Amino acid sequence: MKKASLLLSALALIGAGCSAAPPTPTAVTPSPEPTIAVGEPNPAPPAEEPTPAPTPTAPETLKVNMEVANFSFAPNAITAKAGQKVDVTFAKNEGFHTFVIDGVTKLPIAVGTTKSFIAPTKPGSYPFYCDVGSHRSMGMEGTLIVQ
Ligand SMILES: [Cu+2]
Repeated sequence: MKKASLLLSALALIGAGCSAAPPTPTAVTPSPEPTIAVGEPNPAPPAEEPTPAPTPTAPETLKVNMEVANFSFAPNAITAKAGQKVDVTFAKNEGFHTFVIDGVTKLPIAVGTTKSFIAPTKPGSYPFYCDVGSHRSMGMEGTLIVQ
């Protein structure tokens, strides 16, 4: 009798164990994110763009296309800014000539070459001429005007 009751109680324990199934986890369905259509808030007005301060720079290089003939320079006037770099390209040449500005430059002339000089820093008129022979008196002169 004692054995039987033990057995019964053992069975009961087992039964209880069996019936006490682990709780099945209930699937948790995440609640959908609330989608709220909200108009874009008005963006703050853009800050005033600072106007770039003008940076002081040397004047741009002046480019001069010079045609040299017997006995003339074309153009026969060049206007430059004080201290400006001047590139003179000799687009045409007849004979042998030079491009001279007293105290500034003396350039040999060859077709297709570009020679440079720096305009005087003092405004004024500076004659340029060819110093070969009597070419100047024959008309090979002009004026560099410095502003
Ligand atoms: Cu000459």
